[in-house]
Amino acid sequence: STMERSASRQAKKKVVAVVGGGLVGALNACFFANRGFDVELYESREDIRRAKVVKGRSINLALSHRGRQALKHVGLEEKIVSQGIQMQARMIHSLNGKQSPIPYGKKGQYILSVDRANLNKELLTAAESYPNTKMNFDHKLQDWNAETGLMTFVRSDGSKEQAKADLIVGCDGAFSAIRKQFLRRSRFDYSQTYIPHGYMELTMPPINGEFAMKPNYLHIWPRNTFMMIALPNLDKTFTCTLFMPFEEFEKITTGDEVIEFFQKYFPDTIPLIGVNTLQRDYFRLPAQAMVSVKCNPYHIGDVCVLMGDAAHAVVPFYGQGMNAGFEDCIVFDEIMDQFNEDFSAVLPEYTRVRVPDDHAIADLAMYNYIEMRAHVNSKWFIFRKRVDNILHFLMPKTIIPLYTMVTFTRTRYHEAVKQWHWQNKVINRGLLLSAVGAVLGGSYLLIKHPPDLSKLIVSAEEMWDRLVALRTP
Ligand code: FAD
Ligand code: EGU
Repeated sequence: STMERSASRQAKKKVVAVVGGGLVGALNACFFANRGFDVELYESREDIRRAKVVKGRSINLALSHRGRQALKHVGLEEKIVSQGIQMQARMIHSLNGKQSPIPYGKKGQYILSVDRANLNKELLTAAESYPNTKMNFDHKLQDWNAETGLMTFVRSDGSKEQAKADLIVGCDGAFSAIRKQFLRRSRFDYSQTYIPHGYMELTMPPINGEFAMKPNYLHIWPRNTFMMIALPNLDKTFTCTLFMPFEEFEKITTGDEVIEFFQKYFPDTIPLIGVNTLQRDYFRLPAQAMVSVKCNPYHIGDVCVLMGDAAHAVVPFYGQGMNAGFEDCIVFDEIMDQFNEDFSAVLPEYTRVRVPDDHAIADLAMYNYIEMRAHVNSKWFIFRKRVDNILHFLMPKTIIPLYTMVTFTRTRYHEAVKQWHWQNKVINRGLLLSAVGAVLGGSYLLIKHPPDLSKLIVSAEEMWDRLVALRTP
């Protein structure tokens, strides 16, 4: 029957245009090529495998279960995992320099730090290796027509090119050009929110050829409004990402002020990053903005569908943006099986199934941002994660920490949120019951063994005597 299926595919030979050759676009090209479609990938930038400098957001990313499962579907999991660095725990840095490790889970449960540029290159190479894919770099989508499916691209020499496809897959990131046509249509829900924080990346070089800090951790400096996170790279550097409100970034205008600021909030990192590197990196690029985008539906008819950041940009406070985008590809692929690759049925089903989950992770990431900003210092972070782990240890089947469901399972995001609300109810009931129990138990003991009240309560007369005694020396 595999033969029959591939034969019927041969007969169709439908063209799928993947717009955007970033992480999700390149992976998606592999998924569609695997199914035997003629895949045309269009990417606005030059081929990053040939570029000298790769510009773009964030140098490294946390890859977890959902992302890995997607890579596995196209046979890339092992290769990518072997090029990543395991992080078995967070390392919480307190203001006084104390470091406290908090494991992500049981031994052998870890997330990976992967290099974005390297991952993108590997995905492009994998996509290109299919005989039925064609890579079109330096093709910036300018506009497309939702009625005819005709796409217009501009090239760096100013020339224009047009192309058509049976299906257009918009994987062109948070500022998607494909999505623009959705915005012109009726009954399209759209919201975008810029958070007041920006981020800046600083490099922590190796010291004597070795990692400056323990490598197998996600290092975190939680300081309420200010936060820093560091992930290890294969070249033994760490990339530190500083999160801070734009107005705070703007207050720091001189090299001395940078050091002063770090002395106050991240003193242990100054000797590790080095004063010169710190000052150079801080002024190299302006702080970058973070945006959260939600929309619905993800498709137009049977011609176009959005995936990855183009459909749902999330703030990075759950380490799930790429993982969610990769999971989009699996979900779409599963629905393609269910509906026999009939786009007119697959696209609406994809929207129906995926929107609630993407919206749930967008909300969770935003919630975590607000929570961390409001009152997460190192003590609170350590306390909360320990409580989570203890409750999970006591009731492993009933209480599963939210980050565990999000990071180490493929539990649908919206189900994870539901389960979390339910668990919180159980925990609160438990606390309430304990409190009620303590009051009742205490009362019972008081009644059974009444204390000698005369010993506890001093008579008014006696009290007066004591007061008078106090006044007279
Ligand atoms: P992108 O990576 O943005 O790719 C879009 C591609 O489309 C680009 O190559 C672009 O050149 C191309 N393009 C754009 N416009 C056009 C056009 N008009 N025509 C043709 N091509 C076009 N996620 C995680 O899972 N874990 C993490 O630890 C993590 N950390 C993060 C930290 C930070 C600071 C930030 C900002 C994000 C983080 N993310 C993380 C999220 C992650 O970066 C994104 O979710 C992911 O890059 C989305 O991939 P994408 O392919 O959808 O979009
Ligand atoms: C932010 C920026 C710790 C990479 C959320 C945890 C992140 C990452 C956490 C960035 C945090 C925050 C989780 C992972 C991960 C934690 C997670 C955040 C990777 C709830 C490159 N977050 N991130 N939660 O639990 O589930 O360790 O830039 F500080 S990985 Cl904000 Cl698991």
